[in-house]
Amino acid sequence: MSQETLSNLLKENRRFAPPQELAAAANVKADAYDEAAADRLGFWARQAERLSWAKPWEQVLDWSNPPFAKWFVGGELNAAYNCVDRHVEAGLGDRVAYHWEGEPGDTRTLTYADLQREVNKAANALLELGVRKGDRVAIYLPMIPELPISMLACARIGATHSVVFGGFSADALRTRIDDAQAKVVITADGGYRRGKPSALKATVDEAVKDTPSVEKVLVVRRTGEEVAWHERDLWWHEAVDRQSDRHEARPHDAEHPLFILYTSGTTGKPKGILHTTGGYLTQVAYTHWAVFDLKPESDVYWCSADIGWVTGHSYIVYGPLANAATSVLYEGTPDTPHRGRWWEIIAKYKVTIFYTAPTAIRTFMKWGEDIPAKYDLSSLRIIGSVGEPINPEAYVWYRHHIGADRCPVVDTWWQTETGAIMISPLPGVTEGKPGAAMHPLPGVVADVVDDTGTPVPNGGGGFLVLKEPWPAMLRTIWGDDERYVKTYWSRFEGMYFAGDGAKRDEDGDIWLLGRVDDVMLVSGHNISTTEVESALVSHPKVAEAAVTGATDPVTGQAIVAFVIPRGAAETEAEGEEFVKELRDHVAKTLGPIAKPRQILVVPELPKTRSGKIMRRLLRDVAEHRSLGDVTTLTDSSVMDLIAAKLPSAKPED
Ligand code: 6R9
Repeated sequence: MSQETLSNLLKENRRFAPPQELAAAANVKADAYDEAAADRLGFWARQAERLSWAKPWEQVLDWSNPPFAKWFVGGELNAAYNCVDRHVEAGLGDRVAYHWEGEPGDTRTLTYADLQREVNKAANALLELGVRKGDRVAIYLPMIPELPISMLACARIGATHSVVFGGFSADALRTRIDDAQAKVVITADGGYRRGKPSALKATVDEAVKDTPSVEKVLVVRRTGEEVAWHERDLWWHEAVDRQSDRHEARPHDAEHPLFILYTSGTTGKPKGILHTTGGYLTQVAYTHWAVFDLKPESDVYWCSADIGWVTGHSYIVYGPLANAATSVLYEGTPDTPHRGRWWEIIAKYKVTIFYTAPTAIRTFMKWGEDIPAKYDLSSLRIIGSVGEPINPEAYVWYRHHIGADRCPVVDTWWQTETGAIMISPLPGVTEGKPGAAMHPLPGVVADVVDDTGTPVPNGGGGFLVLKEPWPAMLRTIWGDDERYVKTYWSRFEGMYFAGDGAKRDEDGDIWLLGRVDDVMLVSGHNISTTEVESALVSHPKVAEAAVTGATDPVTGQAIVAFVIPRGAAETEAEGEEFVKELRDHVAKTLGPIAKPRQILVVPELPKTRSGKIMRRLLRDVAEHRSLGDVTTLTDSSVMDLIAAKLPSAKPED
C-alpha cells in the first residue's frame, strides 16, 4: 500500500447482543479483558494451569532475544497425556472424544479410554519403526480417526509431526517431506471424497521416490482399493494393532517442537511453521474454552475443517482434547450424498457448537435456505467462522438460517503462524457486528497501524499488527530463522506483521480487510477486496464474489469482479441487466469509487483446500496473463471455466 491508508467504505449498523441466559452462564465475562491487561503474563500463567505439568516452569516468558520467544521456560509436560490420559485418570474414560462419521455413512465412536489405547499402540509402533524423540513424521491421511491418533502418538514420544493435506500433489508432498527430513510417512490407501474412493498411497509412492530421509511408510486400510507395495511399506493393521496398548508418556520440555505445518505463501518455497508444546497447548485450550464457551460435560462440538489445515490441528485435535470435549469428526464433503449432509450430522449428534468457514456458508447460501430448513438444528447454541473475512450478509444469513437468530456468531481471526485464535468476539460478552472480528482476546495485544507503524484513529484503515508475544506464536520457520525474522518482524519495528489489512470502525472495533497483497489502488485510493466483495454479496441475487485489481490505463487499477449467483437467480444472471444492477448496487453501497469496471458471472471460484479464494489467479485471468502456480487449488479445472467466460465479457463504460 502507498500514501493513503486503507479506505473505510462499508457502514454497518446491525448489532446482536448476547442472549441473556448464555451471558449469565458464560465461561468468560467482561472483566477478563481488564484482568489480562493488568498483568498479561500472570494471565497466561493462570491459563497454563489448565494443563497438567510434570515439572513447573520457572519463567512465564523469555523475550530476551526477540523475535525468538520461549514460553513457560523450564516447564515439562506431555501433550498427549494432557489431551488423553489425564482425562481417563480423572474418571472420564467413557466420555466420547470423537463421534466419527465416514462419508459413506460408516461410523466409529472413540471414547477417551479408546483413544488412550489407540494412541499408545500407535506410539509403540512408531518406536518399533525406529522413530525417536526429535524425529519428524509426515502424515498424509484422510479425515479418519487414525489422523488424530497418529498426531497424538507422535506428540507422546516427542516426534514432531508434519501433517500434509490429503489433497496435495506428489510434488507438494515431496518438498514438505524433504524440508522436514521426515523419517516415516503415515498414509492410507485412500479416503472417500464426493462419493468415491480417492487414492492417497500412489501419491506417496511417487513422492518418496526422491526423499532419502524416509525409511518406512505406514499405511492405513480405509477404502480397500488395490495399492502398489514396496519393501518400506507396512500396513497399520499389522504393525499397530498387535502392539501393547500401554505406553508410559514421558514429559517433554515446554519448548519441544510439537509440529511443523507448511503454509504455501504466495511465492517461493513453502514455509514450515514451527509450533512448540507448552505455550501452544495453553492458548488453544484457553481459546477453545473461552471463544466457544465450552461446557465439556454437555456440549457436542463440531469443527468442519480439515485437520490438514491449522484450524483442524488447533480446534479439532489439540484444543478440544485438552479440554476433554466431545467432538464430531467428519470425513467427507458437504454435498455427499446430498446437500443437507452437514445439517443431518448436526441433527444426528445434537451438535451444540459449530465452527466452519465463510466459503462453506456462501456455498450454502447459493444452494438455498430451504435445505437447512429441513433439519432440526435446535441443539446449536454457538456458531463460529474462520479462514476469511465473513461478509456481513453471509454472517446474517448464517445467524438466521443456521443459528435461528439465537446463536451468537464468533468470527475468529488467526493464522497458521499465530497457532490459536487472536481476535474474536466473546459469545457471552460482545455485542456482535456482522462482519467484524471485534476485539483482541484477553492476553492478546493487536493494533491497526499506518505505513509508518503509527496506530490509525477510529474510522481509519491500515495494517494489522501484533504488539506483544503470545503463547501459541510460531517459534520460527523450520530451518530458516532468517526468513522468520524477515517475513514477520521486519516491516514494523518490534511488531509482528500478519500480512492482513484491517480497519478500526468508529467504535474502535476491528474489521479484517483481506491480504494487503490483494489491496487495489484505484485512482489513488486503496480499496480492499473484502469491502467490494461484501457489497456484492449483500445483493440478494449474489451468493459469492471475488474481486481483483487489473491494470487500467486511466485509474491505475480497475476493479474486476467475479460473482456466483444464488440458486434462484441463476438464469437471469446471464443478462446484461444483472451486471448493471450489481455495478450500481456497489456504487450505492460503497460509493462510485468502488464500482467494478467489469463483472463476470462464473460457476465457481478458485479456492485452496481451506476455502480461501486465490485472487492472484483471478488477476492473471483479468490481465490476460498465463496462470501462476495452481497446485494448491482444490480443483484446477475451475480456472478453465472462468477463463471461458472472459472473451464474451466486454469492459463496461
Ligand atoms: C486460521 C487460518 C490465515 C489468513 C489470515 C487472514 C485469513 C483467517 C479470518 C481471516 C478475516 C477471519 N483469515 N481468519 N480473515 N477474518 N476471521 O485461516 O489460518 O490458513 O494460515 O490463514 O486467513 O487473511 O492472515 P491460515
